[in-house]
Amino acid sequence: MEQVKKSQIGGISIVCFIVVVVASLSYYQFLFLPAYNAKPVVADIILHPPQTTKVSIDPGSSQESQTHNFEPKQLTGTLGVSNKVVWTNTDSVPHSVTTDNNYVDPTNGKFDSISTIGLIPPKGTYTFTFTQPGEYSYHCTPHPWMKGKITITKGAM
Ligand SMILES: [Cu+2]
Repeated sequence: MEQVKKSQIGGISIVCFIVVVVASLSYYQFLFLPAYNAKPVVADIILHPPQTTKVSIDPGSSQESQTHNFEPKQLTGTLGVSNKVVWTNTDSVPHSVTTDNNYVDPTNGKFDSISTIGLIPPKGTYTFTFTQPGEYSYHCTPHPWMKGKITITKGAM
């Protein structure tokens, strides 16, 4: 009789152990990992860098003959310092800032004013904070000859 009880307790223990292990693994694989991988953890200094990198959309940009549109055409920002870029439309017609290659930042989404604020109206601004180092070519959708490039370097991070 006592033998039977001992083996029953042993069996129940093993079953309980397996249930706990399966539950833990399931939680890790199906709940914890997807939530953990969904958005990368980005340092606050990268999300809110102390400086902004500024680009002007010059008056007359909508004319193809004018070479000055995004000014400066190429700029470099540094992660954790100046990886936040602000475009200001000083022209009298709306423009966009649109990624050339469908770039999507893992934290801040698509690099395209049209997907967030639409066309940038005269006197309006568009802000995009890059959270990854890289080279980001862009153009204006209504005026595809308007082209620019932002380079984000790693800096000391
Ligand atoms: Cu334009």
